Amino acid sequence: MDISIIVPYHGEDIYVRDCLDSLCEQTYDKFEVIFVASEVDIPNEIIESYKDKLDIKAYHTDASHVSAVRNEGLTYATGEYVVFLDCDDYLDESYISRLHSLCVSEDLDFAFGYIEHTWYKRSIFMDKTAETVSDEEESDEEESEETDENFQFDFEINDSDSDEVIRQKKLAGAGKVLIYNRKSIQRITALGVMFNKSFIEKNDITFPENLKYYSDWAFICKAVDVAEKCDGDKQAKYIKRIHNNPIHFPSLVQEIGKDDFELRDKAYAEVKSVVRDNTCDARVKFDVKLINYLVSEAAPAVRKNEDKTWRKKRLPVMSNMCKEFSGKTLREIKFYKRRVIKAIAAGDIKKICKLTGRKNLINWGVRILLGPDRLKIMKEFNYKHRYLKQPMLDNVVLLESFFGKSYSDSPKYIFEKLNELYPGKYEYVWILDKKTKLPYPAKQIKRFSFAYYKYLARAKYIVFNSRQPKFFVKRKGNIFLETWHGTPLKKLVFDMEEVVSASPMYKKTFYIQSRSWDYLVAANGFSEEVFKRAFVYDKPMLKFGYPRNDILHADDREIIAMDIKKRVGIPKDKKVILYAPTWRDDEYYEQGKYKFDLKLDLRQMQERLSDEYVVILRTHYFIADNLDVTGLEGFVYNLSKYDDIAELYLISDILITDYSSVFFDYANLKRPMLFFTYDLDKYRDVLRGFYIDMEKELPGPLVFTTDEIIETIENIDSVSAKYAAVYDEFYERFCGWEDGHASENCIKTVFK
Ligand code: C2G
Repeated sequence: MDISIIVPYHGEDIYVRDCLDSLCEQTYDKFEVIFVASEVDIPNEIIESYKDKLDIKAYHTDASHVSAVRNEGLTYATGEYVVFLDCDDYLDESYISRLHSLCVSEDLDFAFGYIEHTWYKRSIFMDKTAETVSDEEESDEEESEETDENFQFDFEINDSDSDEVIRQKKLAGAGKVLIYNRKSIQRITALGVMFNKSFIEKNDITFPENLKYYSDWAFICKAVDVAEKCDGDKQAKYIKRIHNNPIHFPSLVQEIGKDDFELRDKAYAEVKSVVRDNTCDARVKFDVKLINYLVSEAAPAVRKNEDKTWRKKRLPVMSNMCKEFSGKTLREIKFYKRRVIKAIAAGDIKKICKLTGRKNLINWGVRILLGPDRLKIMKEFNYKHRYLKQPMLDNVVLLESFFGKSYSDSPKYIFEKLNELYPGKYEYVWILDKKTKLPYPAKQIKRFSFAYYKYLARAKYIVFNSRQPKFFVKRKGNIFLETWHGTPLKKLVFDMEEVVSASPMYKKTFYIQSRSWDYLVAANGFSEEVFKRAFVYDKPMLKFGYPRNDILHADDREIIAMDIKKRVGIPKDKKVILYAPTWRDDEYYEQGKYKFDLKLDLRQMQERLSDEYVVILRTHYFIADNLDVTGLEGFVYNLSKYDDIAELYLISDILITDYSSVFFDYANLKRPMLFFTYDLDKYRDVLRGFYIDMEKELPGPLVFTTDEIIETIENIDSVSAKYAAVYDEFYERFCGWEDGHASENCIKTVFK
């Protein structure tokens, strides 16, 4: 057998088929797959389904650490060469062929390829429309000077270079690619390399089995240290999948978390025991990576944490590490790092604090003075270092709807009810992009203004209907009421498999952000259940209906409606059709700015319905397109910029929508609804996935053309009668908690 591919498996069912499929499609097929299931049963069904296509041998082991599992895999391997492949990753189709031909033609100890990181499953990755991860996006990594994980294997070969010189250059290059240029020490790995098995055996290179994490460090450092011949090929791509759901399915690195000093220390001990000479190339390169970690993460942690762990327990260990670095290693690093290492070696806490504190300030200063978003960074600096340190404003309520785009939704109703119930008790700050006339006194500030950062840091109460920004720090005493903005139809966060439209960090970011919420509004039992699961939310939920729907149950809603109709200039004698579609994940100009292609033929509607009806057009707040309604004046009213859609519900007689949560709210009025779902298959199956079966559970017909819409409206009474029973059921399920007092009830719980 030419090659053995060792695939450890630990129950990663959602990934493993991508991995094995990528093996089936290799352009070189003289390999066996050693599939080692650790602590879980061999997934026989999966293995069987690949038996025709792959020479796959499955083993079970009780070993739990991947180090021991890989070692065991090595004992089963019959190939001349071996490759490690994690079963949540996959390979480019030419990976095996490229590395193998390199190994054979040059009789190498090992050949290495390029590791490309992705958030996506194979089909999306191969589609190439999905972006791969940029360094900025994966912001969890330690700061490192060598931020670019380049495949810097380019070295000059001069005509005069002897074979020996070239060999030496390649060896040094391997150390650079496999150790030095990794973005962080965490990324040093045995993946992406094809090893000559006899080279491994002869040199007794193994994964230290006492380690659960970072066992690759010792393996790869020793391999680089003892190798005599190696080479690399950038086109041989190993695709490393970053898990987009680190909460439920963390990768090993994600499992570790950030506070892993002891794990690193233990793994470093193994490196030292297999590469003893601290002046050899592999060790120097590794030690430089370790220094990056010590200087950019561990030393600042000593400054920031005055507790025993960092200062009493870890600092002496760090000090010992620093005392052992060779002069050669220290000459590789810059002056500042050398000073910090010296301070750590001396256990000098004062010096460590001074050096890292100053560096921190310089970093901020450089970013503020020279960075592309200077002003933003300055504001964030103020947020972190000034406002968060100032006292909390105990009577301030900060409110925001739809990212400051409007005075609307549940925060509006909470605000008005608070003023009614407790006049003068609180001071209000509204985040609003455009100045708006408010019924009660409130300060209006723009999103991302200096004041915004100030109140975000200092307001005791926060009432938002969407997520807060990522930099938000939850302060002791802060009370965060998240109202959310709709009963979910489209799948949310952890119920989504792939996140293509939002940042791949979405799930993790959402998880972190939602930890700051103290209360979450669930308008019905259905939302409660979905939020619990999809947001992984186990804090109190407010189960009184939606504050934003109180107006729909108001006793004087007819009077309010007449007033609104007059205000927007709609004739009293005309019935109103409200068209309120949602946005499409795949139709956008840039982030947050979406296109909308109007499929409704308004002229046709005008011809046939204008005697009785007018139409209100209302696009979603993400839509940047301003729909042109010239020539349709008096029939079409474009109220896309109107603040509060609940007021538009009140004045309309029929709703046309699609996949928007507006229909859950509109149902409170028990008025007819039509669902203009011309792109149902794509929206449901490709873009999002739904929680309910639109074809069966909706309280109105699905329509696909303007003709159908007109006909339905012309026969609206009989259509409504047909849907009466489904409507009642729908109402019970989604509007059953609403009684017009949600705002008051939420306030009584939150503001006590
Ligand atoms: N909305 C609006 N006008 C529209 C569409 C929506 O004013 N044409 C408002 C409604 O209040 C609606 C809310 O924006 O309830 C959310 O809009 P959706 O279309 O449901 O879409 P999305 O913003 O993706 O939120 O759990 C809810 C989901 O997160 C959906």
